[in-house]
Amino acid sequence: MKNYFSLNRGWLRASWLLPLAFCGALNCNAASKKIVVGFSQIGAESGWRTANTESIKSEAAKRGIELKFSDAQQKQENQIKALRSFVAQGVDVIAFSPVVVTGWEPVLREIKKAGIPVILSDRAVDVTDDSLYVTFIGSDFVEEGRRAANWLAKARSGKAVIAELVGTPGSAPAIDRKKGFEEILAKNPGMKIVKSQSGDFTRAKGKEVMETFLKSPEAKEINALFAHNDDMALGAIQAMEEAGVKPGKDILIVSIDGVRGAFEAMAAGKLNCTVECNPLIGPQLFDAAEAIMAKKKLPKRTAVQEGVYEMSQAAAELPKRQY
Ligand code: GYE
Repeated sequence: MKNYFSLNRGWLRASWLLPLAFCGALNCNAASKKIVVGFSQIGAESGWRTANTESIKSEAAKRGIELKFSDAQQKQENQIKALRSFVAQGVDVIAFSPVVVTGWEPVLREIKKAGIPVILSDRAVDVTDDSLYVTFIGSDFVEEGRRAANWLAKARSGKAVIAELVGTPGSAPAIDRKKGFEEILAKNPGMKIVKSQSGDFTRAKGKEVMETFLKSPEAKEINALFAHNDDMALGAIQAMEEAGVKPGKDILIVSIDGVRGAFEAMAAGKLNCTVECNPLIGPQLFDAAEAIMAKKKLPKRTAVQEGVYEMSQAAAELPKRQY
């Protein structure tokens, strides 16, 4: 008995000493100190964004990661300022969701010079040197645009006069969703876009722009709306109702994101289809940050899993939605 105890105690002591010796020799930061991540968020323009912020904040707290979170109020200059302040503070990893695709090279070069790894979250950037970031975690926006157009082509049997509410000009989701949508339109000559304008991914702008669409000479022909996100579609629904147009019937509506408000509008018969874009990427983001700190190799791009939901599925899906 005595032997067993002393053996056990000896092993216990060794198990304490082992990581200390290991970390001393190899400088294993990940095990010995809290990871500090600076995250520059775009803003709070949509239900999607709110869910994305919540996912990032709660996941960091869960993992004991110190998160320096900055809201750019949809302005690139604010994001660049935040990135520079993360460099000044010497964070371990910088992550951000770039509001537009262009204009990032100089600040990304500064970050690289400071030796801080960068993770792109949700939206991509347009850079010639892809060593300026480690990995991009986000959705395939071109595919989402294709899915929206495919749904509409089927629902309208290949014939539609479409109004389009575009996302923030120059942003990856606005560029790519339009591209994917138009790719399918090119194969359906009976489908055409007659009105297209940015609603900046917000409900208020979506409503405002839809009001002008409904006053335009093309208004009477329009029988479909493609909104680059649900919030703009929800604003457009209000504009239609105020103008005496029946959303979901006179004008079929397909949008992207899959936020709770879209499912509620579908359950009420006012929105026809939402293509899912999953904002809950906090776990994947911090998996990547931890992998970087552990010096593991990461793929250049990680896709997020998502689906397509129609009006008929809304009531059953609604209680399951997490955002
Ligand atoms: O679709 C929109 C948000 O970048 C995927 O940004 C994101 C988009 C999302 O404002 O609602």
